[in-house]
Parts: sequence; C-alpha cells; structure tokens
Amino acid sequence: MDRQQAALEALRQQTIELPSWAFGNSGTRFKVFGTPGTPRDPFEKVSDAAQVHRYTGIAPRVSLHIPWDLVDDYGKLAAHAADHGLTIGMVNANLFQDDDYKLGSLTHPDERVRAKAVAHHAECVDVMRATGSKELKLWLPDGTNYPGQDDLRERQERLADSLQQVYALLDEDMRLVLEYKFFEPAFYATDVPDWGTSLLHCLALGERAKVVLDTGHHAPGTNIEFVVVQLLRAGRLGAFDFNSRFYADDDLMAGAADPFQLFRIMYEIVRSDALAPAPAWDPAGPGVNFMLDQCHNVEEKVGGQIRSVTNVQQATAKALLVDREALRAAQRAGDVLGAHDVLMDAYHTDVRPLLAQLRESLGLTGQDPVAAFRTSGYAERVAAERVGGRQAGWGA
Ligand code: LRH
Ligand code: MN
Repeated sequence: MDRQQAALEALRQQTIELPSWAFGNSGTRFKVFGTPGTPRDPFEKVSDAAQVHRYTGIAPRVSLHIPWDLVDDYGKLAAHAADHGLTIGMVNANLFQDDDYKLGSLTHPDERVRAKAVAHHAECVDVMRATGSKELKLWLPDGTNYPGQDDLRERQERLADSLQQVYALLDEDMRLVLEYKFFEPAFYATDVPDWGTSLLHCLALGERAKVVLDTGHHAPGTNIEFVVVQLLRAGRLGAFDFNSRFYADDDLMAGAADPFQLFRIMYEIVRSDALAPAPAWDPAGPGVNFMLDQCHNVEEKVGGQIRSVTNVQQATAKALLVDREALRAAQRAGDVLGAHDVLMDAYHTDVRPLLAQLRESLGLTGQDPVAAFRTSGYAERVAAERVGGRQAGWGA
C-alpha cells in the first residue's frame, strides 16, 4: 500500500468531536454578537452539529456543557442526536459562572463551597449516564490575582482531595479528563496552569484520569508538540481542545492562526501511532479524543466548524504523508537540513484532492464541505424558522 493509500485508510478512521457551545453566540467582555438562526436550545445545537458531520463525514460526536446544555430529558437529547447520526461525547462541567466560586471552586478555602463544586460533577455524571457519555471534562478557573491572596500549597492539597471525590463519582467505564490553562480568569496564579500540574493530579487519581491539552492554553513560545510527546509517553493524553490563537485564549478556528503548528502536533500524534481510535472503549486506554473548543464570534458558526474540522483533517493528512523512512535516515545521519526538508515536503503537499477522494469514498460530495453547506440553504432555512425565543450563548 503506498503512502497515499495508507493515509486514506488512517483518515477514514479519524473523528473530530464538536463543542455544542460553538453553535451558540459568543464574544468577548466587550460584546457578544447575535446571529439570525442561532440555536435557542441544545436540540437546535445538535441539529447544527449534524450539518458538520453531514458534509465532512468525520464529526459524529457532540460535546455538552452543563448547565449551558440543561434539558428536562437527556435521554430525549441523546435520541435526537442519534436521529441525526450523532452520539453525545464529553460532558463538560462548569465551575466559572457561579458567584460562590469567586475565590475558587474545588480549591476554595470553605469546605461547603468545595462540596458544592464536587456535587456539580455528580450532576454531570448523571448526564453522562443518561446520554451514554463516558468522559467527564474538568477545567478549573480557580486561581488568585495577587501574591499572598491564598496559600498556593494548601490550594493544591484541597484540589487533590476534591479531585479524589470527583473521581470516585465515576462508573468503572468512565474517565475523567483534566484541562490546564496558564492564566485567565486568574491573573497571578492558576491552580491547574500547565501540563505538569494536570499530569501530577491525574497520576495521583488513578489510571482513568487523563490530561486535556487545549492548544490555546499555553504561554507564548511553548512547544506544544513537545508536550504532546511527553503526555503520550506517560500514556496520559486524554483529549485535545483544538483551536488557534494569535495572542491569548482567542479560541479561533483550529489551523487558522497557525496551520504549521497544527501540522507539527498531528505529526507527533501520527509518529506515536495515537491517531487511530481504540478498537474498543477503554477508560484507562491510550485512546485520544480529538475535540474542537472554539467560539465563532464574528464568522458563521456551522461553516466555521466545518472549516475547523477540515483544517485538522488537512494537518493530519499532511502528517500521514511524511516519508518516515527518509526522515529517520536523515535524522540518523545528522542531516539537519535534509531531515527538515522531508517534513516540510509533506507540509507543503496540497492534500485537498486526497480529502475530496476520501469524502467521495464515504458517499459524500467531493466538493469543499463549506461550499457544499453554503449552497444547501440550511443557514437561510433555520434563520427563517428560529424566530422568537432566546438565542443560546455565553452568559445566555
Ligand atoms: C476554558 C475552556 C474550557 C471550556 C471553556 C468553554 O477556557 O477552554 O475547555 O470549558 O473553554
Ligand atoms: Mn478548552
């Protein structure tokens, strides 16, 4: 099988999980813009997510965020997703919009506030049971703004204890994934600021605790693909939150701001054989969940998600086309330029014809998925239908 054929085989198995919140309105502290046709509830978000899968063929899961995706009957929401060919992926807890968590949630000095935060995860685990989700995702806004505001070590001890309580809530076939972020909303010390801190807590919890790498959560200049290598070596890379940024946690479309970085990240995934989904679900296993975590503040949302999926897919295809034998030979020979050129040759390959071929083999149009979606009339139809009610979104 030549490299193109092998790449097609690998790409056929790739799946990207979509964030329900990307279909709602989002913005900055300055403004959250509304858009005609924006979903008004989780059912409409799932319907929009299904459009991304319909035109890309590789986005069969949608991740929920609680309470943003609060519904009376989660079984009904999962059935609605199934009717659209989707399953419910990760369940995201929300510890960043409750007044009680001003000075922390799982790290808060007051045991009652920590108990409230732990109880929120019990609600999330109930949602997982009702929807068939097997992954609980934690991101903590916890941190301090001034030196001396709180005891950094005590906060870590409180965090470790609270995480143990959350871990104990999981069923045997469930995993917990812990996300890190180097700053914001805290501006002095964040309690889970980097991969090392998340990894230490995951190792202390148990084998069903893994790290989430959000590509927008590193200090400028961080070599993210090096972090990927270390987490894969430790068997603790649980998931990606793909997006891109020029400055901070901009949550822009994956691959838009730095397609070369996304390629380098996917090359390390391919190089470590971490692309293929695990044959069977194993909460402690090596399977990595490739998810988007983005906000489409000004661009169209469904189109933006489709483009983000194809950007990750393009980076993956280029990574799969790297001539690994030639690269290894050049590396072993100390041929610095030669080795770099082998990698760049793959990066400069236009893989769009290969991906069109893949879509056709999946029974989809080979046409660019954004163009195909745009000519479907879906956006115009929902803009006409979704009148009245309150559009979903940050702070909705
Ligand atoms: C925090 C984060 C986290 C989600 C939120 C929507 O910045 O990346 O993954 O809970 O965005
Ligand atoms: Mn994230």
